[in-house]
Amino acid sequence: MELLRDRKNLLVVAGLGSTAWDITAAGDSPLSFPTWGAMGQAAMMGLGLALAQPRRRVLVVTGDGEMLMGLGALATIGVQRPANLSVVVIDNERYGETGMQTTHTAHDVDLAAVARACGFKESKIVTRKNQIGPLRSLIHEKRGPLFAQIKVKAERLPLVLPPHDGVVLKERFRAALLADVLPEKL
Ligand SMILES: Cc1ncc(C[n+]2csc(CCOP(=O)(O)OP(=O)(O)O)c2C)c(N)n1
Repeated sequence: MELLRDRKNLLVVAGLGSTAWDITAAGDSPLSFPTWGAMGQAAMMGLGLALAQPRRRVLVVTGDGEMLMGLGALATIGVQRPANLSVVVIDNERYGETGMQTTHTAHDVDLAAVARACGFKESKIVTRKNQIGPLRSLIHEKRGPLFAQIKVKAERLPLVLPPHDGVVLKERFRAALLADVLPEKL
């Protein structure tokens, strides 16, 4: 996953399903927090982390179905406006995990426009591979909150599963975060 290349000490929260497998396929890290089953929670977890750790950058990577289930999170992020939070939706226009049923984004619901209307500083739709590099730079350098919706093909890829135990995931994330040296500036 190009988006996570050389991620430094970026904190990464993933939604359930494909995005949890994707961030693991990119190289598992204790600074990754993939969610198992908790649909609709990823952006709010990212917001909590961003507010609690204002000198660290936080990236939420989630699916369109997961984001749609917790749409109110975008409004709350728009009100809180944490400069250190990015939300990236990997949009296959499907509930892939449960049988590829179409989601609202297959019917012209525009998540990037919703995020913009909620007050995200920057919000974009990404449709080409060569836009991922610049997006990665924004995640590391720009003051947010930033929202991006990456349109992808609906396909089933081999699964690379993270550890399955929620307590293990929480404890290793917490330990790594607290042991990590704070960056000098955001
Ligand atoms: C509250 C709740 N409802 C339904 C589910 C079942 N469920 C698990 S994954 C998933 C689809 C997720 O879709 P999306 O976020 O678009 O990710 P994709 O699988 O397409 O990558 C659903 C409906 C769940 N885990 N929790």
